Amino acid sequence: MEKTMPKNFLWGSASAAYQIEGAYNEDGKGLSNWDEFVKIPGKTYKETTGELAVDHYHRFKEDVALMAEMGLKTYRFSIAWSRIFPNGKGEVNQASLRFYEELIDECLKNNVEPMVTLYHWDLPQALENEYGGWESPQVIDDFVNYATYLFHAFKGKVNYWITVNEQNIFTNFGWMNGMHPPGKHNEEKLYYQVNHHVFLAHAKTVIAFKEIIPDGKIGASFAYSPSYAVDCQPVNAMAKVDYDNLKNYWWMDVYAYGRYPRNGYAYLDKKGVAPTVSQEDTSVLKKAASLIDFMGVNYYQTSVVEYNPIDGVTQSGEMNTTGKKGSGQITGEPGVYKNPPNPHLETTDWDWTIDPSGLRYACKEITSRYDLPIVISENGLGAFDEKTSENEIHDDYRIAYLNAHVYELMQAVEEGCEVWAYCTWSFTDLLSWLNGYQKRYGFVYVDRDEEGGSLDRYKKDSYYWYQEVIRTNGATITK
Ligand code: BGP
Repeated sequence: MEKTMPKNFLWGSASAAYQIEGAYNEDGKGLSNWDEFVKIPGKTYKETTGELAVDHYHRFKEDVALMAEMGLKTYRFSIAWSRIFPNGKGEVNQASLRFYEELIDECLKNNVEPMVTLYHWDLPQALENEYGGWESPQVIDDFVNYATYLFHAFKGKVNYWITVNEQNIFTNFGWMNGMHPPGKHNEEKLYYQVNHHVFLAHAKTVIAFKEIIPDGKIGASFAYSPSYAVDCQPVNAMAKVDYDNLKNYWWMDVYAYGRYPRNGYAYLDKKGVAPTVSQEDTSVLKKAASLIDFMGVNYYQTSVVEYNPIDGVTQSGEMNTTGKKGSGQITGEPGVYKNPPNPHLETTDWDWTIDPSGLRYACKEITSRYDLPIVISENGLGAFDEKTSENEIHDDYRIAYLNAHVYELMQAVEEGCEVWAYCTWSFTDLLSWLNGYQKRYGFVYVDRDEEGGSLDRYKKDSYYWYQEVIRTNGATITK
């Protein structure tokens, strides 16, 4: 018998406001931290911005029609906080609320289940200016206020909610390697304190959500790169445990258990950078942990862990944002771990390891450690695509990538994991934060590059492929 996914499985695709919407200053929207950050020379590939992005704000009906034609079951997108509350709080901007209402209605009309991310990295600049954004605990109440406003507004229409997207990435890039706003370097203590504020914002939001939409589903999306020890030398096995405590469980344990991993906390405490955690914080975190419905996972790659001597590599190393293979550098925590490349696996042009079975591994780890249902909120291949003179895009490499990942996901389900959804990144091509428009992820090609373009949409080969996967509920997936 052919294998399929369970009935009602949510075959989906995802996006984020800043990466697709454009209309950065329309209909009363306030500026976000990203609107400001991209203006700093050298921060993004060829100085690209999301000011126009792929103009989804004005073309969402066309985009949702393409989703409907494909048969997409769920569409994960984010709401821009600075559209709803241009100042981060205070008066609501009704015009922007209408935009999301229309988008949600359009999805529902077309049988596409909306899955809303509350925070996909774009913070109202007003809050950054007023109190340093996530650096201040003041942000917690403002976030909860924003979130609860949306819960009331979309109650009965939106059942799936994601509080924060990749907290581990935006805080690391914002306070450790300076590549995202606010662009700070090696502010380690602040980095952990900022994370603590995000955890509390997430947790209080989850608690409020369950009061407003008791039967809705909520969780956070974590960028999970499961780790493999480089070999069986005990020193490397120990480095893997330490790595997981600091880089993976540090987030997932808080979402699922409401507490930090004890070993990781002890290490950071000794280093003088552990966050301050009150009794009250712990009870909030624990309460939220008992209420979350799923673990959201953005899966792109696995990592390798090796012991890193005290004079070894540090957290700062060049990242490949150009698509020139091999230009990324090894990073790590001196005296603890480093992440060398995996010689057994291929990489993308941006040096991201391609490891389909890592997705199964991730699901099994989450299932055994947390016993939670899983929503794959992102997975996909960033690649250079070419549109032929017949307006076709033959992205067989993307089909191969996605097929192999879905195959492994189906194996994970067979092995006992409860997986509710699989969202590819992304539906249309969009802005890749630091890598411009040339790093494409979509099923739908958007005619634009770093300079501009017609913004016309074209279906790639992968579009038709996913349409069949959805139609057959996975039966067309091959080994
Ligand atoms: C995740 C983000 C997405 C998206 C994706 C691809 O980290 O949640 O927003 O950008 O990665 O990353 P990139 O655009 O850097 O290739």
